[in-house]
Amino acid sequence: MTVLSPGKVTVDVRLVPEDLGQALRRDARAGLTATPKTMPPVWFYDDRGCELYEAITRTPEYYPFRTERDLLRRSAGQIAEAAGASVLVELGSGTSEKTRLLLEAMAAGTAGLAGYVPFDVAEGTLRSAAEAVAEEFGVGVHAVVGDFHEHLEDIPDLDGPRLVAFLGSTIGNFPPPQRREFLENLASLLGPSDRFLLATDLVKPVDRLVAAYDDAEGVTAAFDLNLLSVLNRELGADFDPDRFEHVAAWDPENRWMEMRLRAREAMTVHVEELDLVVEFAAGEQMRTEISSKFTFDLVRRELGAVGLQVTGLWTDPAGDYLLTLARPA
Ligand code: AVJ
Repeated sequence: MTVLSPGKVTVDVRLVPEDLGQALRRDARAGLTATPKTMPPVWFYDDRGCELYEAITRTPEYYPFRTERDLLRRSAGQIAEAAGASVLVELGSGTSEKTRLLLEAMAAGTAGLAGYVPFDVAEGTLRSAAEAVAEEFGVGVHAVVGDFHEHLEDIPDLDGPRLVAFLGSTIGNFPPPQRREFLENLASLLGPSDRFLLATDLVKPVDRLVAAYDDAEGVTAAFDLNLLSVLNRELGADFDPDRFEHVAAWDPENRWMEMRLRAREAMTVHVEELDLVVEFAAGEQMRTEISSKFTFDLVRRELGAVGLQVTGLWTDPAGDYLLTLARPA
């Protein structure tokens, strides 16, 4: 049992830069030699990628970020009361306002706020978020530098009910089998007094979805193309981003948005670190992200399938976004 002492920050590093390098080489070798070619979206988020994502959240077309923030502004108090937890565990820790809305609601709530456990791959962001919250709320912070798919069990067991929050609809980026595995692992960590808050973007008219992933200003296109710069810098590849274009498409069968990079012409790319030569045909598309869109029923079914029972639902007036609170059944 971990005890958090007020104002003290502990950072538990489960993922070191070498691990990230190795994971990138593994994903690039598998993805660039696959048919169709594909790269996981986690590699978007270098410093430039994080900047571009922040810029995406300010585009008029990309509604999820604003909708979630406004929904939390309206419902954080109710969620904190319904959860009755005194520790916030945040997967994909944010420096965002959203974290604060939940922390403030919990601090003002019946259970009060006794601690914060941010969990993320980016050590730098995590440390600053941890220090800031410890400073501002005077609570103990135990940060975990880890990967959602490998280090969930390193989330400390604490002597108080925990609210585990997974915001941003990032769960939509996990292909269904990975999503099931993630939810199973997470459910197995929750004790009877713990609660899980899941954010999901909902299915809506396709024109709004496609616009959200292909804004007129081209910020999302730059975000997508930046992946090639990451591969060039980290793996010594010689991608020319100008010879690729961003594609955003709705997949009605799987009900997810796909982002892809399309080769404008046939080309050969060398990836020095992997001693790999990759051929792209003209018009060939490499998938760089899926973003699944949900329905109430799908969320209830997927949580139910891993033994989690829905205890609360919050959605915005337009029904664009959903916050679901669940408990072990
Ligand atoms: C923050 C990961 C949820 O999938 O909507 C934004 C990332 N991709 N524009 C999403 C993203 C393209 C975003 N997530």
